[in-house]
Amino acid sequence: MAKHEETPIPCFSSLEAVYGDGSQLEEAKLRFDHLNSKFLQVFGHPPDVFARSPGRVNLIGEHIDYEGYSVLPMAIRQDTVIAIRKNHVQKVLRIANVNDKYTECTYPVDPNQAIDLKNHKWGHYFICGYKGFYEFAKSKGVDMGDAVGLDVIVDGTVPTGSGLSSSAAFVCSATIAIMAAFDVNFPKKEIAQLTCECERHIGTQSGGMDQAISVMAKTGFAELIDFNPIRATDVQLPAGGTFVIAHSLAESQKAVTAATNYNNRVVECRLASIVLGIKLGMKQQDAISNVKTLSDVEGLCVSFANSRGSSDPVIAVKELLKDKPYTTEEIEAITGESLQSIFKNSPSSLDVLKAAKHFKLHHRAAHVYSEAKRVHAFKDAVSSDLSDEDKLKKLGELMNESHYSCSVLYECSCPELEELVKICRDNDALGARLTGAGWGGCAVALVKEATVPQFILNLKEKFYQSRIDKGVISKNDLGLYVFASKPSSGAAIFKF
Ligand code: NG1
Ligand code: MG
Repeated sequence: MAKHEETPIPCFSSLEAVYGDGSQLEEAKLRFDHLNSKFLQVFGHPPDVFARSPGRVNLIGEHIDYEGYSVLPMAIRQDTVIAIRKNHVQKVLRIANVNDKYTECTYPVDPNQAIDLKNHKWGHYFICGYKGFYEFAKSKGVDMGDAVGLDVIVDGTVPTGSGLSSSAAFVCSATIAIMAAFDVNFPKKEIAQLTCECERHIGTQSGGMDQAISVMAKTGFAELIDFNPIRATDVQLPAGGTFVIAHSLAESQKAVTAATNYNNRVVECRLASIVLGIKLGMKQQDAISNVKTLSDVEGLCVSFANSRGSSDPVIAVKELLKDKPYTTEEIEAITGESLQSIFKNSPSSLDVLKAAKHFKLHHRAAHVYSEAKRVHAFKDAVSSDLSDEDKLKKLGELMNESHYSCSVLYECSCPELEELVKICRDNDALGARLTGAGWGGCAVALVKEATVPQFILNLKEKFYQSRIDKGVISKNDLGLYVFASKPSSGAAIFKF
């Protein structure tokens, strides 16, 4: 039997295969019916085909995918569904949304069009998938002929700016919907790679976690995702524990804040790895040309640590990178080349340089190496012969350590997330941490299954009630902001 990741995206003729047979199925039926009638209303004909791809919650392994390290997310039930149909008459891409908050976007059919990053629009995520699909089809030698128009309606239930990867759910379902409209399909791992690359058209230098889990998830399992090449290994979580997702209500607009937040950290990690490489004996030019991520110099760091009687790369970070932030001049004195020149081929990195006053190399590298270890400790604990109860305790501890590292070393938390994580722990979570990129968005807490309803009630009272009183959210929407989540299934195509 072909491995899961080698198989193409499954195509179903009914909703049950993805949405089960309970209340989720009823909701899904209403949603698809609504999409269908909205499509008719907007475009005057029904869609040909639908695609869906889920959001995810990352259980552990934050901000290390782009450094080449494995991460451990699971898909959530919230997803983006896209209805699509080729239009041979009107040669334009018309992208509408069931939610009126998102007004219809139109784009030309040219797959080589540039995305206007200075003028962010929700439809840009669809164009990421569109460009990615054409780039990939071309690389595979598929003849796409003349471009045709596309009629599209999007329905997303993953809360945006929440660290649950609404962006990847959108980009993946867009890419898969376009594939389905053109009647082509590819192995999941190739789609995971292509969607990871094409989401970068939005201007963030993302790793591949979100797209990989969205495409490759399986019901009932979290996945250990490895990169280069992308691979997914099933992780069966211990019985008796439930992950509760809770929104801090601070929205993190990653595409808009990339230069100071997300891409800033990617650049800091690159600089940390170049400086480490040079300090560990590489020639300046070699390090600049060949060292892209901290995983590239891990071997050198470990050899250094060995000479100190340890195998922990963080030892090298502690001895070789100063604790205080580096100025541009200090780094250039080490690299022998200007930062402008090192990053000359990456416009989004140049934006980072423009915005940055200094670079915290020590802290960022210490986070990445220690977080990478925690991911494996998490996976090892799951497959150990500990009792389920002890396993859950260990997972909780690792989640707490991960949060500390994100908050103190990586500085990607925010006051609302700190408050929420503390409330989770004070209310008997086995562990709690921010999830996703941070700077807002959600926390994930590991909670004993039997206490989930009480735990959620406590969060409502201690975190959300004051925000309801102030009108930040409405009481009726609470279920959208705090909910228990089980590992859900990955992307799918529906043709009825
Ligand atoms: P969010 O912001 O949660 O979608 C982002 C990146 C991931 C990963 C996490 C941090 C994208 C599409 N996703 O996730 O690749 O780096 O931050 O662990 O940029
Ligand atoms: Mg995202």
